Amino acid sequence: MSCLAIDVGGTKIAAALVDLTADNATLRDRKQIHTPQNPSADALAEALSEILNHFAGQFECVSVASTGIIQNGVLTALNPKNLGNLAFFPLEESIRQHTHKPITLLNDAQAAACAEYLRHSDVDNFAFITVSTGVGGGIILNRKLFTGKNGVAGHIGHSLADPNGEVCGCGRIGCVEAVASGRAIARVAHQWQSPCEPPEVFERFRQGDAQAAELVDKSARAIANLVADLAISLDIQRIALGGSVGLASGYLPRVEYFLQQMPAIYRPQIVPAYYAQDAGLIGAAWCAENE
Ligand code: ADP
Ligand code: BMX
Ligand code: ZN
Repeated sequence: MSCLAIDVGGTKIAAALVDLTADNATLRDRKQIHTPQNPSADALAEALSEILNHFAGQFECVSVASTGIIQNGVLTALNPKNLGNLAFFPLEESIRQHTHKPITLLNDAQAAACAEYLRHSDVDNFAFITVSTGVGGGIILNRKLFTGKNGVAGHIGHSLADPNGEVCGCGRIGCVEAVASGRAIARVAHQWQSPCEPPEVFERFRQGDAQAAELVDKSARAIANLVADLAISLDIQRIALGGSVGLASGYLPRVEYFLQQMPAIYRPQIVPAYYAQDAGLIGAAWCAENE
């Protein structure tokens, strides 16, 4: 029977029944809802409850890939602004109220890294970067997901992009996330004379609008530097880029453009996430079976 995989992001919550085969994954009955944006644990619990009720009786296990640091069944937001200002959430307890089946919990980008690595097992060191509501990462070292003792490893969106930059929601100044994420792009674009949301920023960028291109490039440059840092600090050989910003048409070529300006040792191969918007769901199911 299937695994009920749930991917909790800062903008959307996706869920599906996932079945894994030796070389692929099938998703059934994929659902997607908006992540509650009001600062309430009840609202998130209610959203999860709806999903679990919808899929009742159809799964053998539940696996949740969630934004935030997951430790001992509790979700702690490094950047609470990405989760409607919710800083802590009893994720396991909230799911346990609806099922007695086994529950697996892990960070969303860590899960996606596991899914993407299924397609890149010819390299030993691999990373997944999501440029989405925030900027997240999952790191595979010596063929294994590296989470660290506290599950923090891979939170590369909170490495430094600009010491004079904006204060990040995590409290540090100038994180990659504060410069490059969907929220960072939205914050700037909301101030424009003709304000807009990130999808429209990208539309304008593709049409040659200079203001939009500058904003997209600010994000892409920060991600290129992050890629270079991963290559030189951890000998990462290949990186998959995901998230709605990371996968937006025209974005990856800009990251590559900035990377091309660096010496070869800083330039691992970058590919779009093979499983695209489903990487978190598939990775969650894979980790439930394998980790
Ligand atoms: P989550 O963070 O919940 O995993 P996404 O990966 O969809 O969700 O990322 C959400 C962010 O991506 C938001 O900031 C949103 O404005 C932005 N976004 C959504 N669609 C697009 C698009 N087509 N092009 C560029 N940015 C997008
Ligand atoms: C933030 C952090 C990470 C997460 C990343 C991408 C929180 C709530 N989240 O850096 O744990 O992996 O965002 O998350 O602190 P997404 O919502 O953009 O997918
Ligand atoms: Zn930060």
